[in-house]
Amino acid sequence: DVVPPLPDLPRFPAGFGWGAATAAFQIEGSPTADGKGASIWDEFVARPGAIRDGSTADVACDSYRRFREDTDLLAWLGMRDYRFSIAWPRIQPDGVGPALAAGLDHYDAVVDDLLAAGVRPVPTLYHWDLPLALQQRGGWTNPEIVERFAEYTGLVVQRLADRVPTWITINEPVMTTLQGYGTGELAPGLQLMQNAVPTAHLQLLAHATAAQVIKSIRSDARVGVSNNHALVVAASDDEADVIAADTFDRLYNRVFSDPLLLGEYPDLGPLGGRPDVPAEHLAAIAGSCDFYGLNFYNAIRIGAADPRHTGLPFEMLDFADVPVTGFGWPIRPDDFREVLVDMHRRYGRALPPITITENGCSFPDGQGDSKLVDLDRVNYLHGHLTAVAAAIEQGVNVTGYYVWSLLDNFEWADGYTQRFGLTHVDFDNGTRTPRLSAHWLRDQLTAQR
Ligand code: GBH
Repeated sequence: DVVPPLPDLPRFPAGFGWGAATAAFQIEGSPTADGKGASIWDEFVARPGAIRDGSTADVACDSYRRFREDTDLLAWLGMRDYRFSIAWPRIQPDGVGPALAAGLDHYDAVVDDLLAAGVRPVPTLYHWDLPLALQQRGGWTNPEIVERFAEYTGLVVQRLADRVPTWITINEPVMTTLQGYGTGELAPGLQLMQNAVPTAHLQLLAHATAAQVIKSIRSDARVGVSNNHALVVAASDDEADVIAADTFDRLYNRVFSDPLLLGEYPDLGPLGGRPDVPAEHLAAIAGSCDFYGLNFYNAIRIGAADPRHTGLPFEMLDFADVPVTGFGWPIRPDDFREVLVDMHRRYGRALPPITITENGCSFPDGQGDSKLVDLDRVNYLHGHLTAVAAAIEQGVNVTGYYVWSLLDNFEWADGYTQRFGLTHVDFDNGTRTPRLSAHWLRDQLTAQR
């Protein structure tokens, strides 16, 4: 097949941080190797019907054993940074007490391999794989989790901080709160609905406490959190829809960004008002990010709904006539610019430099586009990076961008049905093959230098 001419990226500022991202549970496999404990995801995956294709992450990309191939891909792509996550149950199988040497040794080897290849390691300490033993004590509903996370953070950072200056504490606390504890679509699969909101606060407090631990070990460390932001679009100009969209925006976005950047929770109105927490917690959370990690996937359209139906005053609606990804998520790149500009306007000088810690799209496995000639992904990345460049042009300080993802991987409740990789992975034998999008991005990054 003849590939049409591919689009060029606009010029990014010198020193812009190009990277790719993954997460431990989604790529590593080896769930019991070297003494690793079970996580809430090991338990969730084993529930009948929990994963769309009935698959498990027991092998996934086999990256626990093949991480050197991942490093080679990053170096070939010309990436400056690699965002990967550390599996807490490899460090503390039961979530408490001294570190398992094999777990620390593994990530030590990953870090050294990256550095030897000229790629900067940027670990995420928590990307959803909580030690199952801690869930049995309430997980993110038990205030004890703050101390546990601080202890775990100290073990990892003491080992790696001599070579690793940049740390991400927690990935997308919003998904844990809303889908892990709220609706039950993700592990631990609880359905607490609005009673899940306290898990947002404990995650933020754990992040802030971990940030202090990291700084106590390496004072020049740079610490951030990765928050997923959606642009919230009201279904119409009707007052009821506008109010519903505002309520959703507070629950989805501002519950996390307001305390981090302004030191206060937004009023959630019908969803329980303003979370009532001790002032010293807010003081610890405020200003606890040296950079603001922002994950962007898509906008969400919200209309008013009668709470007597679902218990919620809003409902999610489809956008009409919009192209969508394999997941059915709307593709509207300018929404990304708008999210970034909104952040800049709302938070002003309180907003530290933004790093885009995830952005990308999935297509199902199959022929053509989804396999290796992924023109749709080239266009998605081109559109979204152009939106980032436009936001920078409008004064938003964005200093880096990680593609989600380096590899096709285990897409949580959707198993292997959605492929997000710049690199195709054959899950039968682990073979990695860079897609057209990988070749395109590599050429674009060369041109940026
Ligand atoms: C991230 O979560 C995760 O950090 C990562 O591990 C994961 O693999 C990746 O994204 C891809 O899923 O338009 O109503 O359908 C993403 C959280 C939540 C973002 C659902 C997109 C679509 C809402 N996603 N959202 S809707």
